[in-house]
Amino acid sequence: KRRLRGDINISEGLILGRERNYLSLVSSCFQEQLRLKAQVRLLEYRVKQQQVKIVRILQEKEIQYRDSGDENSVIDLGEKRQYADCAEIYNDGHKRSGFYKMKPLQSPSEFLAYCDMSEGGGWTVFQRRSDGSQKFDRVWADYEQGFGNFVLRNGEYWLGNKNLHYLTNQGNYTLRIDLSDFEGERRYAQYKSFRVADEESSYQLSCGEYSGTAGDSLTGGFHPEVKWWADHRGMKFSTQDRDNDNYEGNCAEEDTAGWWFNRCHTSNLNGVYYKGPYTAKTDNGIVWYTWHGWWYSLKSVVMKVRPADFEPNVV
Ligand SMILES: [Ca+2]
Repeated sequence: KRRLRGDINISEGLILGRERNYLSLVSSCFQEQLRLKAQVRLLEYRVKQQQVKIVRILQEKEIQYRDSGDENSVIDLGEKRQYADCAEIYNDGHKRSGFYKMKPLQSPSEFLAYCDMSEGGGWTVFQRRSDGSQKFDRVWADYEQGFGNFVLRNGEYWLGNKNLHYLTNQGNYTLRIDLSDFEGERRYAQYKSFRVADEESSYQLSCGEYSGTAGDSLTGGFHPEVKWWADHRGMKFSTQDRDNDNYEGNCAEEDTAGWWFNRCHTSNLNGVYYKGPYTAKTDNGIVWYTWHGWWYSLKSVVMKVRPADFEPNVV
């Protein structure tokens, strides 16, 4: 067979062409590799940035946790001195909020209570609601002795009617109730001359004049016609197993809380932690009627006392 020049040229051309293709393929592969390497570097950089961000977010979260009270807040002052309440502790130079040991004058034993050293300082907290972590639907003995978390800053607890009696019978105490809702609003109610009687009187409540921003839901003072059934003053403490209310039924059982129920209430701060608006058979949420009515359960509650004649000692 004759080979034609053209044929050779054509096939050589094809071969050369293939080689060129091959070379250009190699170079484009190389370029692709460079491009990918650059992309990898970029992605590595972004991952690093994200990691830095994650570390920062975790740190922020940790701080938030700390702020939200997820930490041990017990402050041990040793046995040097005995304190009757948080006001004495404050004026002895201890201005950090936390749980301190105290022993009111008539109290047979010491107990821990949270001292709120804000708002002028010296407040002894006897009740806290913050997240629904503690069960408040409890019997007489529990409410008498106290229950809940006495370690965490935002721990939910009831100090105990016995301790509350010893605490408030040392003198003239002011009651302050701090409330907050799920919309981020805060209100308070304050009462003069707050006192809880002894066991024989079933820890009967007495308090004086109201002031504040949440309205008067403890003495029914917001309307004269509600007083006969909503005034909690003079009421004995009631629990599911100890009915001391003015109602034919059992308020504590129906409203699943221990409280100074009348017939039954315009405040039920030991109620069920529902988180805002709720529906139930009875108004058994954490209720402060004059602020959010019976069908809204509050986000947080702090009930605290301080001597009426308290003067912050500026050390
Ligand atoms: Ca009854």
